[in-house]
Amino acid sequence: MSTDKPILHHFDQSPFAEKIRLVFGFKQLTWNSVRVSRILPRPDLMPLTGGYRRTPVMQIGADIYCDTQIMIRELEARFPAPTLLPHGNSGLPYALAMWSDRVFFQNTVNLVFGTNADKIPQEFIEDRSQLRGARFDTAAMKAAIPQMQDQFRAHVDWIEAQLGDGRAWLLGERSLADIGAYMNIWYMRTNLTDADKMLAPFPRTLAWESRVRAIGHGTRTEISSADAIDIAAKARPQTPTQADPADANGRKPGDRVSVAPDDYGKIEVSGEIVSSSAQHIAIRRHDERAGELVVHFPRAGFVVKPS
Ligand SMILES: N[C@@H](CCC(=O)N[C@@H](CS)C(=O)NCC(=O)O)C(=O)O
Repeated sequence: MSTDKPILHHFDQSPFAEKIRLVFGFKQLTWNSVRVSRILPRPDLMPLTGGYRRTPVMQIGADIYCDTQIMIRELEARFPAPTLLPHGNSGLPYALAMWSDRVFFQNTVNLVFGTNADKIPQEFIEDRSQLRGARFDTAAMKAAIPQMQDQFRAHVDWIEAQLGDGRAWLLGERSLADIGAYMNIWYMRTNLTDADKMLAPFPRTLAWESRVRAIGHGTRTEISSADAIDIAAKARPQTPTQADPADANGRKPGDRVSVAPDDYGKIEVSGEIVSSSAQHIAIRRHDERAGELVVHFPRAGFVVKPS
């Protein structure tokens, strides 16, 4: 089995995974899919990530990518054409993802969970409460539906306004910005029965939604989680050592650190720095089953501490 084909560890209902599936489609890639359960335990994923438990996770051989921001950066570097960052738009689409992944997404997710509050399985509520370190409060989400509808409409209205001059894509040409914003529309549409009604006042957004959906997912093949561990065990990490002379904290290859998301699900992954920059940190760790691995994280939205 090929070791340099991207493997996505994901579940079909995951909006962040949908973003990466669309990136695969955008770049017309052939990729392997490993389905993970929506709740813990994920006994074949933890050996690869060292504890990071959010979805999705991308694997290329013995290199593991946590968070869609770093996955996109890696996919753009390995498969530069067609680019997700056209016409010199190389910074703003990532910055815009902080809007689509955080503010807009929090709003969408609260709307979805609030509306479907009575259908959420108890195991899911317990799992996500543990992840957040706070009660997953479906009653509060239900009570907030009117506010969430207002907020959601305001975000969609920005998409509609951006498409207002008749352009097909948010930045003029197809880009990462389309995929990030679309994730929220996709998530809302796949979970809310009145999606059509909510989007009816936004005809340009509806037409754009169809265009983004048509990008597709590339060519997907299912493999097992055991196969994925086997691929990691047989591969060697491909990340060369790279120091960051401008690191504000003097970190360097060989230093032991822990890395964790800064918002919730703050589970630390520990290892030894192999490579870092303003936008990435890659740490080496060892697992009994998967062997030597390098785990990659973005810097924006992550906390790095000595360990
Ligand atoms: N910033 C992360 C967010 C990922 C995220 O929050 N994913 C959700 C599922 S769509 C999640 O991890 N939920 C908890 C879990 O699956 O364990 C990214 O861009 O990958």
